[in-house]
Amino acid sequence: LNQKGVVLWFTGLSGSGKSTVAREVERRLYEAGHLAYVLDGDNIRFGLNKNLGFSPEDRKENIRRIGEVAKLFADAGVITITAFISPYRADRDNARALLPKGEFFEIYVKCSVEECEKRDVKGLYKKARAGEIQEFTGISAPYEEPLTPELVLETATETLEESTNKVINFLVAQGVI
Ligand code: GGZ
Repeated sequence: LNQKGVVLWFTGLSGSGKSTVAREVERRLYEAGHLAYVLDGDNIRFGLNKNLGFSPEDRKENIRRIGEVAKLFADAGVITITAFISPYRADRDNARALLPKGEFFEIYVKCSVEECEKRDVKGLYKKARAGEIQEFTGISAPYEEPLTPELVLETATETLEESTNKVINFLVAQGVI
């Protein structure tokens, strides 16, 4: 493989663009002949983690399992991109601690609650405001911003292509690809 197995740990609010950028990075890497794979709600929360909800305990367990799976993928040589809110700093740090230095990169997909709520692609913020969804991140549950992420993507001001380029350029600079 002409690459090193690593974990790109995307974190950010619902609707910030984590999955969108992650899938575009995956596509671009695939085009260039690299092996990349996105773990997100679609393939984890409906499968491995379908017994988990959104209480603080369940989110912690969600992220714990995802960290372990991401580690296995990285060990297998895959450029692994995880796209989960992962709102707690301690849980993200635990995931980081599973990998050697230089093989785990935290990427903050930064977008204000105001902007995410304005987008409200799935209508979840509206439901959260109406009290139809409890413990909704950014509205009625916390999001702890990364303090020292390796990379920050500002999806409110960058295009999808710009954010994707930042990630690809980062991987080149780190010697991953
Ligand atoms: C946050 C929720 C909630 C609550 C359902 N809070 O935009 P989405 O729909 O597709 O992404 C959100 C997803 C968050 O799951 P994660 O596994 O990423 O969360 S965590 O890392 O905190 O475990 C949203 C939907 O699930 N969703 N209820 N209460 N997001």
